[in-house]
Amino acid sequence: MQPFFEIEKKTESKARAGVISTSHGQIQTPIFMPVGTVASVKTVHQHELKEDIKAEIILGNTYHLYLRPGMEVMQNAGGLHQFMKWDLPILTDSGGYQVFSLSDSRKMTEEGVKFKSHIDGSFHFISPEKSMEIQRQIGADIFMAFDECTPYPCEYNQAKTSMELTHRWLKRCISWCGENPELYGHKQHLFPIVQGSVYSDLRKISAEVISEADAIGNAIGGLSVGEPEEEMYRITDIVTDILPVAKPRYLMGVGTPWNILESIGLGIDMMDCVMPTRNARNAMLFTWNGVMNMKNEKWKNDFSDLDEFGTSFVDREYSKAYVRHLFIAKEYLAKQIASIHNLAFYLDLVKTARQHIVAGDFYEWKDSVTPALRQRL
Ligand code: PRF
Repeated sequence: MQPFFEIEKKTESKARAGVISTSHGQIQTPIFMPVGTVASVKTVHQHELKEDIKAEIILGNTYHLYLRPGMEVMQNAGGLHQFMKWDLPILTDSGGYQVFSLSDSRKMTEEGVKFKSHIDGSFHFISPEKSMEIQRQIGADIFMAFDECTPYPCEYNQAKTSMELTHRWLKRCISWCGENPELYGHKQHLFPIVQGSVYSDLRKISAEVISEADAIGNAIGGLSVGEPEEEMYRITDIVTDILPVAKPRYLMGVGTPWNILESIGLGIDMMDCVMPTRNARNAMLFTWNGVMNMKNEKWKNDFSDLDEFGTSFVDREYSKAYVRHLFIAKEYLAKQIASIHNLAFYLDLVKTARQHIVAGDFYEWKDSVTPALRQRL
């Protein structure tokens, strides 16, 4: 049997190229994972996602799928893969983070979180055990421990108390998984999450506790929540120095194209973010030349390709002037074309990064392309 994670190429520094093997196929790392919160990557068909964008794994969300369509439908469908007809790997987030950012009100105790649905105001309770049960019913290939993500800024004592709660919740997640077999006949793997805000000593403790749990892969949470970029890189560096080298590392909710390259340089293997799809719907396109605002007057009569270096069919098929027109006219197609472009770009970004890791010149390459990526066009 194939190991869950194999490192194909390590650089002298921390970046590495690897392969994750799941029951739904392999993932070449470093990888970017498009976010499909409610069983849909917003505006993008599964067919385009697989064939054009070349996504290798997507994300689903416990909180959203539990509220709608609910676990009865999910189980009757035979799990999320069957329900949405996506036969490649799926990772689900555990719900805690979404409860904190979305529900109208919530109350946290040692036991779990009581919250009010953002959809219909109904009351619910999610505990570590409940989160595990929901993620088992969804049938994700990789699922996340139930954690608390601290806001930024966060007082030291609050960050410490919260981190300790996340560690206690992890124990309960692991016990629950040990007692409950998978539902749909394919393997499901639990990733624990390092917390500890921007405090070096807390992050070190958390990375050690998480490493000792000896899970198949590990995640870093609590970053990209409003702290300066340098703080995010500093903490990521501290944590990846401690997390086991032989296991994949997932940096949650990151980020811009330059954040992605910097994180890969710090030893991160997996990332997800709503940015390529959310910003696409607001007319922001990421390219190798910089960030384009498609509503800008300057594209009005620019009939050149949407993106001359883009890998998606939309980049060659449509002009900048046409996509600008669609945004100004508020056509749905504008959001669709922009989302396909951005996701294809993010996947091309990590694929190219991987090629440079394998070729041995990743850091020189990263430093040479980063200034252009950050430009405003
Ligand atoms: N925890 C979980 N999901 C997350 C985060 C976290 O800290 C973040 C932080 N950027 C994004 N998604 N469970």
